[in-house]
Amino acid sequence: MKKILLSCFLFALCFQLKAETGYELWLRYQALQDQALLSSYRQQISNIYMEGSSETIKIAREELLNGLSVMLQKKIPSVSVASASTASLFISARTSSFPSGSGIKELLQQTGDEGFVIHTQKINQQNRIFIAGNTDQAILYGVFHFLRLLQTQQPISSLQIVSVPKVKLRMLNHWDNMNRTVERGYAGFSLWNWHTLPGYIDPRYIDYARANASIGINGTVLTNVNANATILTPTYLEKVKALADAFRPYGIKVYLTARFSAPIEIGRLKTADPLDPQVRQWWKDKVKEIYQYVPDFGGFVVKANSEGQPGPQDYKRSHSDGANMLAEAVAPFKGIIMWRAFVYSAEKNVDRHKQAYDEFVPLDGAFNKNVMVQVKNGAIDFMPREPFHPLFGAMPKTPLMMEFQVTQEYLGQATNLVYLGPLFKECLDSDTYSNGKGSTVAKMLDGSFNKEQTLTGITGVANIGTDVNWCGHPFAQANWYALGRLAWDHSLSAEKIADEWLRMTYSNHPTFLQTASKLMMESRDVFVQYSNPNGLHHIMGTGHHYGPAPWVSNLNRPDWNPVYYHKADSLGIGFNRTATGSNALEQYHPEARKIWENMNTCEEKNLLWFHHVPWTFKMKSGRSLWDELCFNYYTGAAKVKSMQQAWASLKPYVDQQRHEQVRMLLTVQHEEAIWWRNACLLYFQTFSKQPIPANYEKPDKTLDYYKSLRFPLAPGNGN
Ligand code: GCW
Repeated sequence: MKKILLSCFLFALCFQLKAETGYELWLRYQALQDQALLSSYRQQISNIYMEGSSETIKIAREELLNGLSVMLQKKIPSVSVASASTASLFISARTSSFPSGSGIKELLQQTGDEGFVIHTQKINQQNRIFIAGNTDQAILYGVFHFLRLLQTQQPISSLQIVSVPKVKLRMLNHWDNMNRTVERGYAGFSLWNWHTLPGYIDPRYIDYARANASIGINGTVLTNVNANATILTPTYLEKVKALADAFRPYGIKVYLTARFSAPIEIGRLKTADPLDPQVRQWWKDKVKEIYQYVPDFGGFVVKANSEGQPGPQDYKRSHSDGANMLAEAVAPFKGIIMWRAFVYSAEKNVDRHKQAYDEFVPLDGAFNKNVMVQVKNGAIDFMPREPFHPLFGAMPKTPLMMEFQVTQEYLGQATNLVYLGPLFKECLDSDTYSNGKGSTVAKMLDGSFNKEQTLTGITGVANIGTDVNWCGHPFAQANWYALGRLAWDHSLSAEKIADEWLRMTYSNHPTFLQTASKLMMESRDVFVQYSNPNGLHHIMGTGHHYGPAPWVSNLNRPDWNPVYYHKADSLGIGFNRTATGSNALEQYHPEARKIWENMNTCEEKNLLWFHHVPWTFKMKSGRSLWDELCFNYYTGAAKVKSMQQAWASLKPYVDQQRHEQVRMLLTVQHEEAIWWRNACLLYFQTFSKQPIPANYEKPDKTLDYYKSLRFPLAPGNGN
């Protein structure tokens, strides 16, 4: 009987689920089905008073009224100022509007420009909910948070929320080219249609801004760090202005990438030497011009002397000379420079892991006040698993900006379900020990140890494109969401963020949540396990970075070759970064490096990152290293099968269109996992000379077959 009832219920559930494209993202307000909750919410939100009339307030009001009317299936009336003092939901950015004795005024002293307060209080026997902030922007954030509480079906009868962003700059970096291709983009083309701008404001720009505002993102870098100077010409500044105008009411500032050689390319100067007075003047004039178009322009991100980009070193000047020249130009307008630390040189015969640190640590203290150094989470390059970058904690006089990669360049691109919350957290929670135990990367970023630090930030390389669901893989939206949420509050757990996202994007049903959350939480480890287990890294296909190619050894620069990173030979595999090898470990604080420095005690997930380990080395499992690698590659691939099964079991809770898309992609992912497994093991076996244990099915293709695969038109690679 129970079974029949359950199937009827599930059938009814399926029936109701209309096809969805995923365009709505997590802002997918749904009519509440739970009657008890519905009546409780309706009772607590009987009417609204929202003070103010700015564009931002209008947006907040519309969002709130629309969200509530759908979720509560009822139009919630707005009351006039005369009845404001009895409104059940009272929202204002004016401290004086709150009843004395409510304590709101005091709380607002802690919330700065963007933080908000959401409080439920009993006044004259009536429960009232207050949303308060010091600015209209804070109100918008508070409203989105309140809506999130309802979307995720939280109780609202005794709210005591004071939420203040932990870092000031919460940004996206778009690696969007001006011809609309997206470097490392797997979700279609660039959202920015430069050709139809400024005249046509695609409604999608607004939806983009709204989605970002809902998770607290307040800055966007429109252009690729591999920059094109044309963006700085008047024709394009006009277009940039149109985007900035569209984003402004959502609290999103626009930034651009500055091509260091722009004075030559569009300024007709003979040099871009940062110490040349004409060059300095050119940038000053250019910046002044930009601010005429965009009065609140945020500033520049710069990739200089990195992977062929021009930079100050072309003129024998330092990174700080280059950054400070630009910093001086934007300073009068309160702009900032985010100077990237992603540098490594072809000429230097030094472990690439060490180069950014070697280059930047001596410059600590040399940068102007409005410069941040933007550092990737790890020292190599957004690998599936990477120890934290040794620069964190090593430049106490320089504000560092965290650069995460939201787009899954090395993490299965848009075919693999990989939730990056755990990756971001693993890095943020790593202990640098630079100021004693507990000096986590997150605390290095948010100024915990330096109260004078005014610039703090976290940015993510966006995974957004013209695909109808924005990010290609339906679950890739969770990575955009997680970046925003963690930039706002790095203390949130990856589980909590996954739970919120799942509830809003799919369903609040407990069975769904339990299975789907597990699926997400394990997904990154699963990907690592079948692609780069035990600290292997940079063994992907050349150029497009799609799929495995650990055998590649013929690229011009040694450190572009996978063989440089895994160093497999007849004795073993892995990169010796200890004192007997490249000694990259010395760049970490002695306490921090303890978990890695000894091969016998090194955490196994990073073992081959730091050590060249004999094939016969005994792992904690009791297996030899070779057998452990086999175990991991096989187990990882097998886990994708389990992911497929788990997803299949969720069919009753997900509309057919989105369910089917994920189902098909998981099938692709499984094939890709087997491809990684077979290609890597067959190749490494040529060194280990050991068999794949007999209990595993034998690879059905040869190493030569895997080596012969070519993907000249794979996306994201400038095609
Ligand atoms: O991860 C590498 C990418 C490049 C990228 C570079 C960088 C924008 O493969 O495509 O260039 O990093 O971060 O500058």
